[in-house]
Amino acid sequence: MKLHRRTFLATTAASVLLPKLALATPQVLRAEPVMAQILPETEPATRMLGLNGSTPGPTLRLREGERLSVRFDNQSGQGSALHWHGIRIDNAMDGVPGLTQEIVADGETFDYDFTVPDPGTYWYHSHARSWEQVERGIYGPLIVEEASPPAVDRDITVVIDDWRLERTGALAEDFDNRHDASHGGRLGNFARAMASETSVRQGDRVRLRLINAATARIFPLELTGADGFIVALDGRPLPEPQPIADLVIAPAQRVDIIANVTGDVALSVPTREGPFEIGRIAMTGENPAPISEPIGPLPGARAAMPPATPDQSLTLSMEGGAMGGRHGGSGLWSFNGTSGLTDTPFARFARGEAARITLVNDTAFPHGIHLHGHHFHEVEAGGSLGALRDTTLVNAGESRDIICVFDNPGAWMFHCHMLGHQAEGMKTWVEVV
Ligand SMILES: [Cu+2]
Repeated sequence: MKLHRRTFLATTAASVLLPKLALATPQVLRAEPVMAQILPETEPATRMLGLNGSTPGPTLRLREGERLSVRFDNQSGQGSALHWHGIRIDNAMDGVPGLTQEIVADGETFDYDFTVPDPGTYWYHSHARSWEQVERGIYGPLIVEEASPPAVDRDITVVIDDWRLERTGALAEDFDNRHDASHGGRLGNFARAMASETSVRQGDRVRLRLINAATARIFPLELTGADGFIVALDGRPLPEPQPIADLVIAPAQRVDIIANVTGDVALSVPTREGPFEIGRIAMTGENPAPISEPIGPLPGARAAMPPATPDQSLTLSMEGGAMGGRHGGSGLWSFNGTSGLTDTPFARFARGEAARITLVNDTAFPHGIHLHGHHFHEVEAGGSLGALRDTTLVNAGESRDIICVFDNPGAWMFHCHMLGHQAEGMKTWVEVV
């Protein structure tokens, strides 16, 4: 991706705090209009939607195996619903209007109640007119702690987003812009990484939980001031920590990093004219007793390995968009010639069946494909099983195989997380019975 500095508004990205961590997980999440300081303090605030008075909404923090019980009180002015992205959840709680629940009308409530079986970094977001409601700010982090977490001095959540703002600071209202929808989606002109801490000490061991909440922007990132490893992708531990190289985070993906602080911790987007900094955590003082043991894999049970020969082999072709070929769908985009949800699912699986799915990107744009309710293995170029993910990035003209054990019963969305693409038909569903 060839980014220019001038892609972004020429305004300094001051480091910005995530809304205060809730002391206890709230019992109500109220979607409502909020004023948010998206631009630096010296510039106007932006009218957004948020949860419990802020966007991003409160960070929900639980321990693995705990139960989340929360009343969604929709005062947003539009029908809405909350999806708990990446959670191996009870299907009825998955938050997809028209597939797993009725839409929650403005002024109405819906009670979400489920356990969080797996530790990791997740997030929650609107799944109704998501290309508009996520952009307006109806989302927040969902952190599930390990029963015995790794030793770190600071556990820092970092939400990365971009926004399309007018000169007045107002959010541009062109959510249904067809040029955006047929190209790379709605890309903002201001980007920022929002962290849950403002300072770290030299020698601190930090865990950074990066969450890309953007509706369409893939962030290539450079991390400076911290020396360490990637330890988890999309919430799932890597068998071995990986060096932090080629850090690319597609919409909805998460990356966990454990690293030792060597300077101000900064995240930048590389551009042709040099790095464009989107967030910085200042280094002040020194840790008198740094953690010295090596950075190892995160604790946690490994997922069951899929069988060598999957029960089903399927192909999902991404089609359409600008400069794309003809396809049979009714929207700008389609999967296998069909736009949007059909009465019958793309595939049916008996509970526990494994499938190899070839994701073919027959378009001129990258797509981040998300499966609800499950994690799947990416298959590496050499054929070996790669990382477990819930969202995989498939670049233009490329294809990727994934292998999934479908062991969570219900009707599950399977869609592009470039949310304008989803709106224009790049979505389907699978059923596990
Ligand atoms: Cu897409």
